[in-house]
Amino acid sequence: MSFEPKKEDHFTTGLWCTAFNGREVFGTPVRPPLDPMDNIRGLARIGCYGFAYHDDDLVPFGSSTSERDRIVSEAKRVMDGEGIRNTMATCNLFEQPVFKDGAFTSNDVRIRSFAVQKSLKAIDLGAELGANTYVMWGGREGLEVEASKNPVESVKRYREAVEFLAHYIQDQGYGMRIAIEPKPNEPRGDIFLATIGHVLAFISTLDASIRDVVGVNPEIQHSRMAGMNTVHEVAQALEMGKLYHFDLGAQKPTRYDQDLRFGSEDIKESFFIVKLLEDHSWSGPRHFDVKPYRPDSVEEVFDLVAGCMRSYLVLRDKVERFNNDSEIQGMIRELEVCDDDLSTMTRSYSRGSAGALKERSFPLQEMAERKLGYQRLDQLVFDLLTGAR
Ligand code: GCO
Ligand code: MN
Ligand code: MN
Repeated sequence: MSFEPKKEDHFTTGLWCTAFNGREVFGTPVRPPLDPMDNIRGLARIGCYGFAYHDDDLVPFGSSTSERDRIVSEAKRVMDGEGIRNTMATCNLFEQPVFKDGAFTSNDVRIRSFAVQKSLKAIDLGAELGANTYVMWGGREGLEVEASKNPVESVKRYREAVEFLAHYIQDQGYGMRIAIEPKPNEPRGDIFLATIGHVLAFISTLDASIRDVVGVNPEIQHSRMAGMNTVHEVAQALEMGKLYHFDLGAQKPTRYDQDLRFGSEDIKESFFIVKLLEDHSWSGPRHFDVKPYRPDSVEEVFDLVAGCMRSYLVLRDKVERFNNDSEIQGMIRELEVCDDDLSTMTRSYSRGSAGALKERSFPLQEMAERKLGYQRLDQLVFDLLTGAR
């Protein structure tokens, strides 16, 4: 079994992942800056299908239009030469001092407008480089001082910005889709649109004419920071047709955002995430949003991405084994009890079906005593994942 990534596996990562220099609150950078073009080349050479970036990762904040254009043509040349695509674009609305208290939810209308302006340009940049997904992560959209913002007004302001950008994308005919990325906290004490559920609910309140443009970009780490069952959260987005992008990585629950290598923490959860995506033939890229360890050398930042791809492929192979394991599949089949009469009666409401259901009697004791075999089932999963099976 070879676990070498192929282009058709659609693996992607963010330029900011490999370019992360190790800077954090307690320490200075530990690695020199990585040139964006070398970054793109490096990712192509380890087998990535595509890459993502924040506007400022590629075109430094404050660049002139001619400098921007020069960078764009150089990026296109590198992409063509290396056979790698730009799959996702996003806008950095968290780093510059002007965004210290939020972008779309700032109390200052000038900052809100500047944030929209910067986003419009980031969308244009993405369209020019071929990105079909535009991620919105509102890292600074939150607060520490509860009295400082009206939380109801903040949601309205957030909606106004999302709708404005979605209309712009539609009006330009870019065919791009927006994916909003939730996170409960960090860098703010509390961030608005904290979980996948919040984003899905928010989307249902958007102007109907652009609602299809907007979906969710869950991140495993953020979901685990919020103490959620990531598989269930993501499954709900997928079932609603709203899983527009997905940031894969690893995380110990309820801590700061660790952005660890995919598969490096809860292997069973990672397995069920891969199973979810593969069983439903999810069409999005297998995207990693991860950070190198601080002790990593310059070369090891690419080992991080190569490792994520390998771990994904190992788990994908396990999914195939799970789906072809006759004992496991037999047990899963037996869990399902079918009765066509009952299914018809409860599928959709009618007065007749409600009446018939009220008359129906059930063998409660037999139903309650049915053996489900979960001890065995979980053991089989464990054995399969650890190679004991
Ligand atoms: C984080 C975020 C970011 C975003 C990225 C896209 O680690 O908190 O996930 O990595 O995904 O900035 O806007
Ligand atoms: Mn993260
Ligand atoms: Mn992310």
